[in-house]
Amino acid sequence: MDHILVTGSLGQLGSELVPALQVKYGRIGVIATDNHPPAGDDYPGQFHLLDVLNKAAIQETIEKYQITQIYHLAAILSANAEKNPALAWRINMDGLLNVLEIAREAGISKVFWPSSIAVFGPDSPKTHTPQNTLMNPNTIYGITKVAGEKLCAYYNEKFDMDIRSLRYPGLVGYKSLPGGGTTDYAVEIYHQAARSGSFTCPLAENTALPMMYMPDAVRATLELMAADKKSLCVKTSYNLAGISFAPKEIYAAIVRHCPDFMIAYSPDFRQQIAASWPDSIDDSAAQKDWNGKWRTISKG
Ligand code: NAD
Ligand code: AKB
Repeated sequence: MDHILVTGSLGQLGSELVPALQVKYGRIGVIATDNHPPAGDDYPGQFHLLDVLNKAAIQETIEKYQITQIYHLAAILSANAEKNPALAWRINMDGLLNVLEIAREAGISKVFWPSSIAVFGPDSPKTHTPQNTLMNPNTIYGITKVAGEKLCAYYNEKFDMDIRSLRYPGLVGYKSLPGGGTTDYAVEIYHQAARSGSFTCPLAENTALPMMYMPDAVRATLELMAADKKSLCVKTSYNLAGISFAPKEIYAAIVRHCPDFMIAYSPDFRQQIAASWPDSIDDSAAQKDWNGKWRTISKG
């Protein structure tokens, strides 16, 4: 029987991925962890406090729960990373190295680690950005994701491990709040429309970015992890595409339902980050290798 460890499980992605993993592996089979406790007393499943910078604690948790797969989600996202690059490097890189080393030593069969569209930079093609192209990010978050991809590929090849990864676009869902990224506005705008009727957007109105509906991202993750290893040719991380839109398009969609909703554009440091990322992504390698059909909800 598989026992799944999820790090950073209380974040935007973990809040929706853990319930999906529980459906597949049962509540007893999924150990959700984070470096702070869940809000409230009744976490729906097994929860364990775990800081990914504490290698001994990861090792103990893996032994205690006889873990066979790891979903390593703990990270500092792009906007927060720019505010504290040294901390972002430590959590994103040392945390990943700890997990990979322990997985190698413990013979863990599979590891999932998320990358991001942030691996691309100002000199990458802007539209339908291909799987393999120039990747020179100018954010610390993007640098940790490129380095993380290379580290995963190294462990895959050197130690014959099975580490799988997706370059998620900005994730948009209604069940969990984002945690310090550049694409967060695409979730926050809905909450502000409902709460206050107005929103100040940190990006310029025409800044198109690749985005994905959270249930599609969760499904893509489970499908990638279930795919036959022999068919997976990309050892770094797969491009993944949903939809692309700019702030003015979400605004227009919300105004159709809330005619009094107001928006002001006040681009801040996040505009520069967004401007360095693609408008849209080519994910044909993922479609070819594991036949993902994850875009039905985003496109529907
Ligand atoms: P998030 O910021 O919402 O959650 C990250 C979680 O990691 C938080 O709960 C935080 O408490 C935890 N964490 C931070 N430091 C830790 C530490 N030292 N030890 C243990 N836990 C720690 O982020 P998310 O949106 O859930 O992202 C999850 C993963 O997916 C990250 O690797 C992120 O880079 C990637 N990703 C997310 C998006 C997105 O739009 N949400 C897009 C691309 C990639
Ligand atoms: C962020 O904006 O930092 C994330 C991402 C695209 O990686 N949502």
